[in-house]
Amino acid sequence: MNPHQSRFLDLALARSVLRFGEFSLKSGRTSPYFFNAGLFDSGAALSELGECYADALEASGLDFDMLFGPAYKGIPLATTLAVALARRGRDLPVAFNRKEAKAHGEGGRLIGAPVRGRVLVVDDVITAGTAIRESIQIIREAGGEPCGVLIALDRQERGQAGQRSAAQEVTAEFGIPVHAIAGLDDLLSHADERPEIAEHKPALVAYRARYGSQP
Ligand code: OMP
Repeated sequence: MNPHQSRFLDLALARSVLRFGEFSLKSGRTSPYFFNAGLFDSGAALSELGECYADALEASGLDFDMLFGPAYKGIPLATTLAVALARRGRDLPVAFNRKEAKAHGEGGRLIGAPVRGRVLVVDDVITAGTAIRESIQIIREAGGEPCGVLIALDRQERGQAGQRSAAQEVTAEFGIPVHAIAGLDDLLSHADERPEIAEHKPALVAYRARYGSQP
């Protein structure tokens, strides 16, 4: 694991973003862990998270023109990454969507910079890939070209069909790469160094055996 991956997992644990127990997912699966990015809820936490996204982006080698944060959780995530990149000398446009179209004032469903050129989607987590598919459609309708996805955590679960992960399905369907700061495999490796995860490892391994994608 890279240093930014351990740093990210430790931050998620310290902020209770990463929790263990029994959780119902959007896909209907019952999971022994949950990643709630809404709990990166202070300036310091978001700032450190932005650095982790920026490190992951540099490691990915992805090239793009602007950032897009899907409502709601992607909005602060794309923002903190944009700030981290600006600190590193790269000032890029950033845009978001609303869930409800606004009929008054400036109107429309999009906020921020015009959606143009190669657009990188910045989001929290991928399970079955539904949220990412919605973002790709919004960007295309706005006239942009989705060129990649950067998420915090890849749960590495089977997608809507077959044995491939949802991230692999998105890559195959849309021809765009999906990168994550860390994945379930990294969390399991980290469990060997962090006692607070180690006790949950058997449940995580059993879940991966049931719903995990083929490597
Ligand atoms: P998919 O749309 O199935 O890829 O699931 C991603 C979405 O599920 C996220 O954008 C969240 O709304 C939610 N989610 C989490 O936030 N954390 C998790 O650990 C798991 C899920 C989930 O429901 O799968």
